[in-house]
Order: sequence, then structure tokens, then C-alpha cells
Amino acid sequence: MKIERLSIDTLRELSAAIKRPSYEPASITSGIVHFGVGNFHRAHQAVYCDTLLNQGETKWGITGISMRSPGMRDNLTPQNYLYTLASLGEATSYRIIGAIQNILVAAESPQSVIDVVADNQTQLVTTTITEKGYYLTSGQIDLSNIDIAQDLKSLNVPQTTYGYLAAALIKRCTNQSSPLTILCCDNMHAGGEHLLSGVQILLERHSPETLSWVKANVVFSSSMVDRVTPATNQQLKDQVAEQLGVFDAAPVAAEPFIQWIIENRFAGVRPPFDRAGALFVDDIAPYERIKLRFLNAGHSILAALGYLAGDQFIHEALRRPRLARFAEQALKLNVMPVTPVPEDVSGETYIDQVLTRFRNGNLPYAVLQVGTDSSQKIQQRLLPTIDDALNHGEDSSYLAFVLSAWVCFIRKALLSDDLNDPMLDAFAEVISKNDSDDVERFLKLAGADKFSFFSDAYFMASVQQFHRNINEVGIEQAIDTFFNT
Ligand code: CS2
Repeated sequence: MKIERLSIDTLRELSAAIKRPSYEPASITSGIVHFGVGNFHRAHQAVYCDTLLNQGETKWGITGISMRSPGMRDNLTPQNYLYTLASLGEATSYRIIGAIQNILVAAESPQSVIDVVADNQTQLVTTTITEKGYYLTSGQIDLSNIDIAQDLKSLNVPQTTYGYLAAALIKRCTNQSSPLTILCCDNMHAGGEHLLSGVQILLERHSPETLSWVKANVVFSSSMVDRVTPATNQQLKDQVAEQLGVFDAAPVAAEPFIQWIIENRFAGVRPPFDRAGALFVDDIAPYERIKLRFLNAGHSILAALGYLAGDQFIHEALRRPRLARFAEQALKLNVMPVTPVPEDVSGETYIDQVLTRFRNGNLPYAVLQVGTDSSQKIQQRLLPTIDDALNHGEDSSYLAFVLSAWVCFIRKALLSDDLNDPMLDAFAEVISKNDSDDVERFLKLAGADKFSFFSDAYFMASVQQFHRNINEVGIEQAIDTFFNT
């Protein structure tokens, strides 16, 4: 029997156990435009917004922007943009989220995206466009990238988030619109500064006169966002359909844990996210650092080691004593000594809590999901730490081993047709030359040559040595050798 689709009309059929919006969708306005309507945004920021809307803060609805793919728009439009959030921890709970009011596909209607960002009703723009959406090479925007180059030529049909922001700010300036805050919600160091930098480069080219208005009316801020959120699979869709009794084409699963630390720099109206559990801070850097260098780096370490050991999920890798011990000690002995933590945080406790969260077998998180775009991710979450360790004379042996394991991961994943990375073709070219040195060439493709460790002969020699060990005896024996050396 065909079941009905989740929508405003079928909401009332749901059992009382399913939490749903307490507000009338017609009463909501979209004060927020969000770039990157993926699972993470839907399990994280959209939940904070939904909580505010349930508290009667009716102007914090979201207009979502998908840059190229119509998939999320096509899945949610028939559902009045409602979807199910399944919280999978010791217990499972379901909640219908209604914060998204509309989704635009930029590639289909670029002007409507420019117009909605320029609309006076829009108070806040947020981004979860993943590391590659910032077009960084070793921390700088890559002006030679084809999308950036196109936006430098014209903003009529922007190719990047920077382009849409610049085009919309020109329009806001022309209309003398209200002040605007642009807030990065990605796993980045100083993401707001990168957004400012990208917009500035384009405005200098296309509308220098807008820059002074932007300086006086627009603030670019950063935040630390945290909730482990796997990709949606058919099993989740079936589970949600069975629980709800209606079909949801795009449910999202996430861990119970959620955290949002927001830099307290806003132009114009600041949404009261603290009333939904977020924390406003003056100095966001320490929070970005612990998230990137403890949680995200821990994820990448376990993903590389786990994939090489044959595991599909992070929690499986943590069931291997060698990998669990290595990951914990890498973070505590190599990362923690060079990572200043916020005053109210214990680095050791934070690491222990992260590893406990990763062990949640109710929420399988694929090693290949962490491994996606890893050439971009490690520039934020691993490489800066190595320089800090070397510059402070601290131990970096675990990090050298991690780099060698990452190189082995890239080769194995590419040859197994498992690799999803913007540098895939370049990695494949290195492999096709056969006589090449994977370590130096793969790391260079991940921007490592812009970091001082890359010219540290002793460090790089240890990376090479660990790389040979892993290739000779496999990851678990290589870890044994590492511990016994
Ligand atoms: C993960 C992150 O896939 C990955 O790279 O490390 O998405 C991680 O799950 C989130 O940052 C957790 O907040």
C-alpha cells in the first residue's frame, strides 16, 4: 500500500511522540539565507532556527541555496520543505523540522539568489559549502581556479558563493539596504575572513565603490559547528517511513550531541540563537581549533587507518585496539601540546568525549565520508598542527605516521574507485607515472609544500619510513612497529 508523503497536510496524522513545528508556516518569514542545504545544515543550524521559530521568533526562517544540484529542492518542495530529523543515540527520537521555507537552485535561477540575499528582509547569510567551496590552496583563494576566474570576469551568473555575495552586496549598497551579517558555518579556521577576502577580491574588480558601504554595513563572522551527521541511506528512509507512517524523501540522521559556538560580531539584528542553546563568544579561534584539531583530525586519522584496515565505519575502526590507542595518543601526545584550548575546556576530556561519540554504533559514519575531499580537509585539520609541533619542538611522530597513512589511503581508495576528491585526477596522474614518489607528490597536491614541515628533512624522512612500513606489513603491524620503536 502506497503511503502518503510528509507535508503540512499529513503532519496532523503523525503520532504525538513525533515532535513537530508548533508554529504556522504562513506566519514565518525568512530572515536567513543559507548556502549549502546539505544534511549537516539540516541537522544543525536549521534545528536551532526551528527551535527559535517554536519559541515565537517567527522571522528566522531559512531560504536555502543549492549551488548546482536540484536534488534537495526536488525532494523537499513536495513536502513543504518539511523533513525528519532522526536522533540516533542510546535512544532514538524523531522530530519534524520546518525551518526551511524555500530552496533555490543557483544554477537554475542565479538572479533569484542574488535578489534574495539583497532583500532587505534578509538579516543573516550563513554558509556550509564544505572546505572546497572556499577555493583555498594553502589558505589563500586560488585565483586561477576556473570558477573564481569566471566571477572575476562577470557577476551576471556567479559561479561561487563569493560571487553571489558580491553581486548581492552591490545591489544592497545601491538600494541602501539594512546591515547584513555573513556567518561561516563550515569546519574552517577563520571562515568569515575567507568569505570577506573572496567578496573583497570581486568587489575590487567589479564595484570598488561598494567596498566602503560593505565596510560600514556588513560583518563577516565565524562559528564552530558540531554534530556528527552521516549521509542519508535507504535504511533510514525505510525506518522513518515505518515510524511516521508517511514517506519522507529526505530524512536526516544525526547523533544526539549538538554544539554551535558563534563569534559575537553581527551587523544589524542578531538572531537569539543563545535561546536555542548556541553560545556567543568574543574569541572564536580557540573553539575552531579544538573542533578542527581534535574532532575533525581524529575523524581523519581513524578514517585513513580504518580504511586501510578494511573497515567501512569509524566505530568499527575504534573497535581495533591498535587503531583506537593510536588515534587517542596521536591527539593527546601530538595535537594537545600545541593546541591552546578555551579556558572552560579540558583538552583531554574533550578528546575522550569525541572518541566516545565516534564509538556510537547506532550512527554508522562511513570512513569514506570523512575521506571525501580529504586533500582540502587536512589543510585545515592536520597540516597546521604539524608546523606548530615542529616550531615548538614537540613530538610530531604520530602526525608523521598519519600523513603516511593518508598517502596510502589516497592510493588505495583511488585504485579501488572509492576516492571522492577535487584532486582526484591529479592523484591519478601521479599514480600513472608509476616511478613517482607518492608521499611528496600527494602531499604537495594537498598544499603541504606551503607548510614548513615539508622542507624539514627529518620529519619527511620519517613520513617516508612509515609509508614504506605500511606498504610492506599493512596498517596494524605498522602501528605495532610504531609503538615498539
Ligand atoms: C567529519 C565532519 O566528514 C567529516 O569530515 O569530520 O563532517 C564531522 O562529522 C563534523 O564536523 C562533526 O561536527
